Amino acid sequence: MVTTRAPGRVNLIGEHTDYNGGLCLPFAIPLATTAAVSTRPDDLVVVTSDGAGRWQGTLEEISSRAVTGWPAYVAGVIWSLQESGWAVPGLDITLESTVPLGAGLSSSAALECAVGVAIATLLDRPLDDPLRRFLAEACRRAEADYVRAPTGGLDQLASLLGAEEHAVLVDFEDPAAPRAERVPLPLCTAGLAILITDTGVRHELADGDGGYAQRRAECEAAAAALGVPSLRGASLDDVERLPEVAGLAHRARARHVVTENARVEESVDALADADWAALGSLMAASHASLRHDFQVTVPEVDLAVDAAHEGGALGARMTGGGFGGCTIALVSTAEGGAGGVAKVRDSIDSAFAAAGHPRPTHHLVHPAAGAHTLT
Ligand code: GAF
Repeated sequence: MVTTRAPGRVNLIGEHTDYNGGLCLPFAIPLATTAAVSTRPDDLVVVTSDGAGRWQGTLEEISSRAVTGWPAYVAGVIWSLQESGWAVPGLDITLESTVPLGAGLSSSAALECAVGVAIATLLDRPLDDPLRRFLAEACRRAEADYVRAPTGGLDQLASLLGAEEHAVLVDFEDPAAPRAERVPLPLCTAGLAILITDTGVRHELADGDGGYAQRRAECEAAAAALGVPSLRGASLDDVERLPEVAGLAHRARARHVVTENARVEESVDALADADWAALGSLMAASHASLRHDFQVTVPEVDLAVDAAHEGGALGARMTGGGFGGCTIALVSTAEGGAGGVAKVRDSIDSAFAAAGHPRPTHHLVHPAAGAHTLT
């Protein structure tokens, strides 16, 4: 038996860029999924999840892509590894998670990566850097081709490559071989932290007719109209030509992607200079772009971001796919004062109470370790 732990993530900046050949800067968080996995002598896979219940099926059912619903996230990883030539045996899998579901903190990637690392360990594959990158791609394929959630690859890379006090800078210019490197994010040393606020509004990325898939299609249409393989190849001047060739909405979507890539680059420079105020401003600009150009925020998310700024946060923005979910705020861990954890949290709670929304949930986090084996 092996027990593994794979974290969820927040994306510090670089949203809706991964499937556009762009840049993003996520980090792993302490909220995580644990998988206790052992091999079975038969061809059954039996999954017990603290949140979702129990499922069992055969390896054949899994390889014929017949599994749907929440077990598909597990089945998809097994299928993906089988497709890569791995002889995956029957398994007993027990899952526990502290990552809230559908909150934009990558509960699905945490689950996939915990299962992927467990299978690799049971098959005696050393969990080195190349294997982590291979598993990230296998888990992305599970989500895209088995679950049919048309997501990019940032969540799985963050869960597998995350490290304490580091973010992961990912460049998806070549989507088949994204370049990922760890970038120091010494929040603790700087007396800072990220306050995650879960607004309680839920989304569903696997809904093919949903907003996420629609945004992705709009970006692809914008790139096609410009004659480039992805929006990574577009400039702001190109984007201004879009109304004639595609439409106003396409111009706004493309403008977000092009300016967001630039903000990621500027954020990396700000981190190198320990210029936290500049990072905060870039987070705020990212949110404005997601709100007005990409249009993936909801009123509760905008309210949390505005209230975080009013409470003195250095910067705040939505994180993840949007249409609900969580915000992040860059806050001081010093006691009292504007921009401190308590002031920002209270400002958000008061704004939610005044608007008649249920009280949101908060998590104070620093960058945490990537997926690993516990026993
Ligand atoms: C979700 C997706 F899963 C990611 O691939 C990414 O596109 C993100 O939304 C938006 O940046 O988390």
